Amino acid sequence: MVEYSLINFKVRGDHSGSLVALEKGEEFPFDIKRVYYIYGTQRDIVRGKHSHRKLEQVIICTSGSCDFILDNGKERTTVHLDKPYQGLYIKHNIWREFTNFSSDCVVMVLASEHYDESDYIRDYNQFLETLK
Ligand code: T46
Repeated sequence: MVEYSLINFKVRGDHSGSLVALEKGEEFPFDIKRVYYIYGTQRDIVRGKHSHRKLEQVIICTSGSCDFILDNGKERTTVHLDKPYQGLYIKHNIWREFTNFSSDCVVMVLASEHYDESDYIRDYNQFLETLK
C-alpha cells in the first residue's frame, strides 16, 4: 500500500461562504515552513516526477481538480483531488506525478521545510536505489 492520507479540514461556513483555517495541531500534522501554489497548468502536462528525502507536504486543490499519482517503488495509486476542504498528506520517499488539471485548477501546497533542491530526487532509478 502506498502510504498517504486524506485529511478533511473543518469548514467554518454559513450563508456568506466557507472558510478553512489550518494550524498545527490535531488537524494539521507539522509546522508549516513554506506555502506555494500552482495554477494555469494545461490538462495533459505531467508535473512532479520526483520524490523527497525529508519533506512532508499537505496538498490541497483549492479550486478545480487534478490527479496525483503516488508511487512507493512497488505500487502506484492515483488520488483525485477536487475538494478545497481536503488535504493530501504525503511524507518523504514517495515518487509523485500530477496531471489531468482542470482549467480552473489551483494546487496549494503546505510544506514542512524551506525550499531545498538537494532534498529532491528527480531520477526514478535513483529513487528506487534510495529505498534499498
Ligand atoms: C512537489 C509538487 C507537488 C522554488 O524556487 N521554490 C519552491 O518552493 C518550489 C516548490 C519550486 N521552486 C522552483 C524550482 C523550479 O525551478 O520552481 C520551479 C518549478 O518547481 P518544480 O519543477 O519542482 O515543480 P513541480 O510542480 O514539479 O513540483 C512541486 C514541488 O517542487 C514538489 O516539492 O511535491 O509540487
